[in-house]
Amino acid sequence: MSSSTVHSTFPAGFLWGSATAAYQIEGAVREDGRTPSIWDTFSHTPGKVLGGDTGDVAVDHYHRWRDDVRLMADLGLSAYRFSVSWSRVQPTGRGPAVQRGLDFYRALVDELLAHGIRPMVTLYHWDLPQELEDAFPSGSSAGGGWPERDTAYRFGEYAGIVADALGDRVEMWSTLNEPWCSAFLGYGSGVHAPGRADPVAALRAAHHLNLAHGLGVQALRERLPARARIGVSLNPSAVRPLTASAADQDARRRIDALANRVFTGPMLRGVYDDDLLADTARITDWAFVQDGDLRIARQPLDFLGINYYSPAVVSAAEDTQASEADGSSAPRPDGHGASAHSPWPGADDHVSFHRAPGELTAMDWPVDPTGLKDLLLEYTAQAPGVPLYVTENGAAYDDRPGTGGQVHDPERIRYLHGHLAAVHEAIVAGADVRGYYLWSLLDNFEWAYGYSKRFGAVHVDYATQVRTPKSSAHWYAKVAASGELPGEPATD
Ligand code: PNW
Repeated sequence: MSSSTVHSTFPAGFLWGSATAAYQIEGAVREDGRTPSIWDTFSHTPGKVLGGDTGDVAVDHYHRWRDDVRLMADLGLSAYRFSVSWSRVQPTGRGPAVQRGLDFYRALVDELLAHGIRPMVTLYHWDLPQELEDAFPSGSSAGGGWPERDTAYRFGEYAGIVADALGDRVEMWSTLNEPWCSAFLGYGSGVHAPGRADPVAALRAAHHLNLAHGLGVQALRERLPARARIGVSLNPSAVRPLTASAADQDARRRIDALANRVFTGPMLRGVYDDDLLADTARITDWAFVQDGDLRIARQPLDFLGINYYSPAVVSAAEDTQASEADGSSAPRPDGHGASAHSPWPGADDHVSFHRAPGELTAMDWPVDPTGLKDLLLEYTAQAPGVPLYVTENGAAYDDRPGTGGQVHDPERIRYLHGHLAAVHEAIVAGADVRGYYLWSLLDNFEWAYGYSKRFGAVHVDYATQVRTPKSSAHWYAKVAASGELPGEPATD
């Protein structure tokens, strides 16, 4: 039997979805009472986003949502993960909600349900109301935001507002998207909003995100019906040692602590591991962790969302000249090798990053589906009995419309094929994976890269806002319709 005739069949009921985030697609940043988030401020700060791009218009989803839902329905997708813009529903980050903001999301959800598409709401995908970044309750002179404890309580309140508005119609809820990025890219390296570069602030932010997650889950549980499913989307690092040496294994341990266990410790086990505290002891004594915080952070979860793009390879720190000579120093796994500040508080003197082998996407991220399989099996072991969803996976490529207007993206088809095969292998090996959300439905605002990187299964012409499903969208639609992955990708 030739391999192209071997199909992998996914479990019945497996969700085939796509994902987006509010600031990346909505635009309409000044409409219906919305106020600036930290990403509005950051993107309007010269030099922060490639090409000076902003989310002011993005892909105009705030006005085109009906068409976008129809697009998903035409592709036969059964699930959609989107995020709520906090400052659209609670402009100052505290106090009363804005009804028009909530109405937008209610209408969107109703349209999805009318087309048989299951919504997953992400409460926070990085767009903190600017007012909360500007508030310094503890008297810090640097700024407020996630390094401040109060922000976690504000998030709990906001979670309650969204639950009250959408709880009768949305079953799947995710508190935070990739808190690692919020804490360590936002406050550690500063390549994401709000652009602060302060290792103490980054660790404080990580803790308050853990607390916010717990308070958010509590607020959702109090309000949502029993059928609701509550989880969180993490971007665990599939981190490998360069060699089997004890020194490289120790580098792996350090990055596993700072990338993964800093969140899964509190959320899944109610602890910060001793090695994490020891590794960062010269930066902070963690006195901002108060009694009871870890109990709050550890809430029973109905699912865990795994976002995966590429693995990380680390070794014990090498001297820079040597690693530059063999070309292995570039780029960081965060894709922001140009950043002058590190997103790894306390690890820089101990760890060097290397590029994993493999083809590169337009982000210069190596293609390595095994990392996804490894993570799914690792989290199956770490969170026994908790269903998993791949809440993001996908790739940017330099897609251009051909002469007939179609967009042919065989690389993305190969990427998706490889990663879906990895998901299937993980399921066969015992992982309880219930669904897959392709990042992203549409080309969109790719954070610090602006519109220069296209992750969509659907191409967007930014000048006209015309949407054109790429060949990968048609390929994915076939997989979704049949629940079967062909043995080979058949890219034409
Ligand atoms: C994720 N890193 O972002 C986000 O959840 C999406 O909003 C984003 O568009 C997508 O992945 C593609 O980048 C990440 O630097 C951004 O390690 C940066 C990193 C990881 C994830």
